[in-house]
Amino acid sequence: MTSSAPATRPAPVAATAPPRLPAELCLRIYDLMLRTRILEDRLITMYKQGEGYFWIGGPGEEAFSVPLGLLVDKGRGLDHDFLHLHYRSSGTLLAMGVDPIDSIRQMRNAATDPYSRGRNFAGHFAIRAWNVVPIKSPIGVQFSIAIGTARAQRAGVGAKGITIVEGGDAGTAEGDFASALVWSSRKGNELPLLILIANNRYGISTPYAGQHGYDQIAERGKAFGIATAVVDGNNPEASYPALKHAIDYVRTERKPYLLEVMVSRLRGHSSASGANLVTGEIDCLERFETTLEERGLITRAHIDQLRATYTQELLDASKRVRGEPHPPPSSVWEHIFADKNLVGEDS
Ligand SMILES: Cc1ncc(C[n+]2csc(CCOP(=O)(O)OP(=O)(O)O)c2C)c(N)n1
Ligand SMILES: [Mg+2]
Repeated sequence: MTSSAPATRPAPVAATAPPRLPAELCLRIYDLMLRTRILEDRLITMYKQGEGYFWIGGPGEEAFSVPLGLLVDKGRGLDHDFLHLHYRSSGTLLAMGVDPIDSIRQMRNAATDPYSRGRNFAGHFAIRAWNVVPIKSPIGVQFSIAIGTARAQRAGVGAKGITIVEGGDAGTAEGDFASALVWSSRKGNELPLLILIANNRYGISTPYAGQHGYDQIAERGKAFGIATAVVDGNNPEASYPALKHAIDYVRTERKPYLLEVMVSRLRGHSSASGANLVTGEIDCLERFETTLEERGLITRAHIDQLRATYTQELLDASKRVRGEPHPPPSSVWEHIFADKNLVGEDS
């Protein structure tokens, strides 16, 4: 079943095509984009089969989310990047190296879910070893929480860790976003904060044009003297260099950067609106497949084979997770509040 997206302002298209990325990198990005899409397909199927009670995720953002995951300095502590992501970030986490079976565990609310022990929605990652701060459901709160890790990373000669915070376009209407602009841009006290806005032109059912009085969210950064850019997030050969430039800038200058990434929303907002395929949106995966085929880097037969392999792998994984337990009722008070001080400890 499909539904049509109502007409909204089209995503800006770059006047000229960006330079090509090396073939090996293109294929690596493509492979991860495909794995991400197939994982989301599996999670949606699980929802529709009653194996999970809510789905939200990132089909349509892979050409941006995967390059981000490849560019992050992954690790624990202030010398590595802190990530305050949102609920459409599966491509970033897969590119960082998570095992997709853990997303299936979270979707099924299994006790084996390492991100929330079966407590949270799909896509709500939390990985202490990689500074992936728990993904939040209340919109926008990550923008003010990220100020904290960015402040901790500001000090220190030769500091190299930065804070990356990501949210959607509608979420920038929350005061938390304004707080991030103010706190990151104070003269002499600038923060190493990369602010990423994944603009899919919707906040649930509210179109961009009815919510914002400016053409691009990046324009708001200019009022604070923050370096900004807008990039086509449907093309990994545009988003990869734009993200690399932004990350390098924040890492070197220790100043904020606001990057607005124009993406698609291919399955509507969430399972609350059916999670059905939407027509009239650019599909970054299909588009990149065509590009790679035209360049002779991949064949349709190879694409079909990869799809079949990854689909089967995740089907097998979901069958395996069916045999794993849900959290016992006696554990209801566990894993919801911090019950010990883990900051600075080695656990
Ligand atoms: C504080 C708060 N208000 C409202 C909601 C309900 N809500 C969930 S997602 C969403 C829209 C978010 O839109 P956007 O920031 O553009 O992100 P997108 O879902 O489009 O990626 C809203 C209003 C919420 N989760 N938290
Ligand atoms: Mg949106």
